[in-house]
Amino acid sequence: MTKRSFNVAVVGATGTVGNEMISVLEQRKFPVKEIKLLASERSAGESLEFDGKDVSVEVLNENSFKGVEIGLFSAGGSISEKFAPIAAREGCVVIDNTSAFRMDPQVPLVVPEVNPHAIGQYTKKNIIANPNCSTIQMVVVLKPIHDAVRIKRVVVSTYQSVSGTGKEAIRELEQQTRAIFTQQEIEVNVYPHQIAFNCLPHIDVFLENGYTKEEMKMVNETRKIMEDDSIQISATTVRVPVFFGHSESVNIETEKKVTPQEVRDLLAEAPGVVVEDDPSLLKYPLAIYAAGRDETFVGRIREDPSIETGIDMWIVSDNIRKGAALNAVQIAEILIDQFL
Ligand code: L14
Repeated sequence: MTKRSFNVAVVGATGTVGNEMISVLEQRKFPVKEIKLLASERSAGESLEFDGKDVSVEVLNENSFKGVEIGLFSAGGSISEKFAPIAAREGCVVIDNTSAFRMDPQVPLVVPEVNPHAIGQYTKKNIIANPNCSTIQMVVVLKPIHDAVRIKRVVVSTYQSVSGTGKEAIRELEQQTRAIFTQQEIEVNVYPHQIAFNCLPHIDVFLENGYTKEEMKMVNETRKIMEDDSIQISATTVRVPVFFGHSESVNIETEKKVTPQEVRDLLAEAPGVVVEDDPSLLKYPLAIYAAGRDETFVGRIREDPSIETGIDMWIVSDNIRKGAALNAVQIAEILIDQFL
């Protein structure tokens, strides 16, 4: 019997996440029959390599999805809002990496290690949402702890790399760093302030309540993925001058008491998680080592003495891989295995 394969489109193929989606499809040998690389006018004429062959990038339009079975979207929220429903109507299952549909009750929001069963809900709109990068790496660690001792409250601060914003942001950090060392003018275009040698407590737009949209994504998406609206969450999301990999300081309050060693033991068994926690050897997760890896790394696991049942930890993952491209392809793998 010949193995089934699928027509796959990558929307936003020339972007940071789009490029990584192409690599992850290759690396994991996703059964691709034909690949379609879609992008805006700006990328017209470019070509990218897939499985050793040059594939030209096509300009996205209403007719792009004829015969396409799976669409991986990462070209921004407004592109998804317009084109995901068009693709879905053509019978293409959309896995959308933007925030456009994440909180839509008709759209499952999936991290395969946490709520793979939700993928079955894709039939309502033919759309599955890929969560925010900072949310994904946090919930793969929180889920096993929640199942064991129930998490009541989470206080998280993030240290997010510039790659999440895209190629112009990577260039901006590079340019500013060089400029400062060589006493040239710095260019400030992508972020509202200098990012080199700085920390910006501001990701995505500010909302009425004083939080940013990125912070509220962490609150709302975590509850949806963990299927528990009772979890209280407060987030502060910060941009730092790091190219790849997001780090997070996470404080949790649990219903039942749990020791740091019990948390380590729980997480040692958790899918997609690596415990890196040995202060005596100066071992703890670092963004520079998480970059390019598939796993989420956790360390600095310790008891919070300020409350009865609290744990602190440090969680790091590659925001472009597990935080975006890899998570989307893992969803596609389960989709074709169990639902298509
Ligand atoms: O997917 O790092 O909601 O600037 C939006 C902000 C992705 C990261 C999302 C960033 C995020 C992006």
